[in-house]
Amino acid sequence: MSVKIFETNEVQELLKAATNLGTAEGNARAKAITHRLLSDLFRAIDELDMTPDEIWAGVNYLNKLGQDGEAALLAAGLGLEKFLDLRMDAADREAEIHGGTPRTIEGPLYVAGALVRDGVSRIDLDADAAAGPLIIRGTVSGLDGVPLANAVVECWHANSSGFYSHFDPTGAQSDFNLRGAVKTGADGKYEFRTLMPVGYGCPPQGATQQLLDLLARHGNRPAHVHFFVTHPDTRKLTTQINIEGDPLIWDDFAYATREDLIPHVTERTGGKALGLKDDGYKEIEFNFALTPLVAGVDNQRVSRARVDLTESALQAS
Ligand code: MBD
Ligand code: FE
Repeated sequence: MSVKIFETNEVQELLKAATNLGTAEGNARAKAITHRLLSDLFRAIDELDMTPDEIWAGVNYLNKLGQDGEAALLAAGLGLEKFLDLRMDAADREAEIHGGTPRTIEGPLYVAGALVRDGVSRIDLDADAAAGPLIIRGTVSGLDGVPLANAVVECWHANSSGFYSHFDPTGAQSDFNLRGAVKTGADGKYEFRTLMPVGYGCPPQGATQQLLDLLARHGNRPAHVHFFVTHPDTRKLTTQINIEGDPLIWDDFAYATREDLIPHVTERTGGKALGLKDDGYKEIEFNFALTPLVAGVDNQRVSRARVDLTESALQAS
């Protein structure tokens, strides 16, 4: 069977009816987007001759995806989140906004509400025998290189099992383990004292890995650390650094690696005097350069569903 009915009046009318295109009621943007996406799906069913079995497998897949809570994970794995970055990069070029630390994807595992400390924060709350100490430090500046006071650097990363607090399937971590926030002083400096992360892997029984298996793709990320960097006079930066030497750096299932986001890791001693668990520790220096507001507006703030464990959010729930 290879029928092509997409262009028929009956199907075109069906698409219009299903999205209520003929009326002024409803949300015009939602109607336009739904009509377009549904049309593209119908056309694809025609052109690829998708069978009913395939369609129902896909519908059931969406149910599993939601049950597993993995829609945002799949968005990262299919490059949708990367595509949004590429569009923001292109928009910046078009607006002649150049320079600054490169953006890269947020991913699905941020939790709002980490305690904000001045200058330095120790964020390894839970013991992790397999992880050695790591200090990440640097300066936040504007494009002119002048250090910015009152910038807030938020950071979050995985433990030595590749698990994030609040999303750890073993339930082993305290709420804000390996998550922190630091406010800079006049020198623009921030420092996180933490433990070396290990790369993330998609839940093996989850919907995301199920599709990746069909595509013969792995669901792993290299070891990395996420950052939000905010300041009242600049645009919010969403980025990550990778841990140098990880074999998956250029084979990230979420496509987040960028050339300028792989800082050197230096071996240091003197950790005991700093209160670290070992005297030998690793240090990463990574400086953030933030870009100015656009006509007074931060056009880099992305609204999306996030876990929010701030005081007020807890009280409201
Ligand atoms: C992660 O830690 C992550 O950063 C992304 C993008 C996807 C899954 C897990
Ligand atoms: Fe991550």
